[in-house]
Amino acid sequence: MSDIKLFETENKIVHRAVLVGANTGSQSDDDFEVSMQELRGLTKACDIEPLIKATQNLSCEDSATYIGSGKVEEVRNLIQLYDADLAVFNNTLSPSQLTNLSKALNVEVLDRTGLILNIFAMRARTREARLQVDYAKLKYMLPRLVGLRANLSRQGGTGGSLSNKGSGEKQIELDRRKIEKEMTALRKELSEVEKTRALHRSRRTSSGIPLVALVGYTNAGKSTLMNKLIDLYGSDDSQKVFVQDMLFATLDTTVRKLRANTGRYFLLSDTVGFINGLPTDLVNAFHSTLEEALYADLILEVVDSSDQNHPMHSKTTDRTLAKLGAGAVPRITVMNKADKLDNIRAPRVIGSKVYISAKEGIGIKELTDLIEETLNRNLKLCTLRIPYDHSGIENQLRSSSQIVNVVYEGSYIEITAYLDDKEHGRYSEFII
Ligand SMILES: Nc1nc2c(ncn2[C@@H]2O[C@H](COP(=O)(O)OP(=O)(O)OP(=O)(O)O)[C@@H](O)[C@H]2O)c(=O)[nH]1
Ligand SMILES: [Mg+2]
Repeated sequence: MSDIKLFETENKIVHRAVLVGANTGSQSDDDFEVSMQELRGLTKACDIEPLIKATQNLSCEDSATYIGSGKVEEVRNLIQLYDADLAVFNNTLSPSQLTNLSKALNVEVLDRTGLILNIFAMRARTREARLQVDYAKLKYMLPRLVGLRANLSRQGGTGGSLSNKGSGEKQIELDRRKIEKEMTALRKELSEVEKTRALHRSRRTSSGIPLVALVGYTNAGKSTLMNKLIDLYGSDDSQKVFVQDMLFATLDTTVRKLRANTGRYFLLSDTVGFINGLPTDLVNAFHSTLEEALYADLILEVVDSSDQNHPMHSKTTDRTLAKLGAGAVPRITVMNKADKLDNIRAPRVIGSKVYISAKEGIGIKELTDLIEETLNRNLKLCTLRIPYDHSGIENQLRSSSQIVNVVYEGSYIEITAYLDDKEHGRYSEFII
């Protein structure tokens, strides 16, 4: 496992940061303001205190420093004035910009990507999440070794293996080789873990139980909704997942088996949330985790309807799902946190959109009805005659389908049940 750190977090060093952002015209003023607010949230999630922000409109980025020499001067003054020890950039900095800025400002410099990577590194718990984060972190570091080394030597050489050897280009070459070796080892481990995940998935698919995936922007309330549904339809409370008012509370995928009112089982998965500007390397690294949505029979897109920026959040979710290839999976839009709206929208169900409060348990019945209705849309009532040498099918059907009747005859079991298209295909030879 990697002992290289972007910067110290274990020691709970609380950094004091100046936030810097430049709008190069790709965003409207409002969207830019929102992304700066989000940057504040991200810094806080990293135990960094945001002190003041410096923003600007820029016709094009400066190749050396992104923000240009005049703004660098201003940021340097702010750093001194506020006694900051960190500059956090909303924009993604190139390796040389990072190096130049960290020299010019004489404090540690972090960009949005580095910040998100750091949060992921703090939150990752399972082996798979850790491997994925470590890999993404090393990939991020590789072209930025010069700038990061400057950061670490400024911290007084306590930052791990990168800092306690000599310096200069020879050292950077050694670091590079070490990182490349680690990346190869991580890749190997990851492919093993991915195999296991694929195996679990194929077992789930062959069980015929439909998979419903919770997706959406970070902090929208996915895990809260998962817990509420476990409350109502799960077998016990120990299945509950972690909920917290912070960005990226969930980094792993959890799958739980629930039983709907009709007696039909379905699997519900909760996974990592999306955010605008989620670094590509991180999306790639978490591909196998995010992929759950791809194999879902139904996606529940959870939206924080009380957040005025929810249309932008939905756009990000759409884009991320499309990138993952899950754009065509049937979807229900869950407008969560309706308890925080001035007037709870009624009717609560509008087409495939439903207003709920996962926390207060409002609209859950409407939501589950909609889930069942959507899943059951293609169900057909069928009668199957199953010879006793295939009697395992009876158990499979009992765990996946709504069974209406079972009769044990002399040479076969006759089962009447609602089957979906997939099951219909699988058991077609037994259907009479
Ligand atoms: N008022 C209100 N708060 C809610 C509701 N649902 C969730 N929350 C709160 O929103 C915060 C985030 O909830 P989570 O369930 O952790 O959100 P998440 O989508 O799983 O977030 P990540 O795992 O970070 O992607 C918590 O403080 C919840 O208590 C709701 O219906 N109403
Ligand atoms: Mg969560």
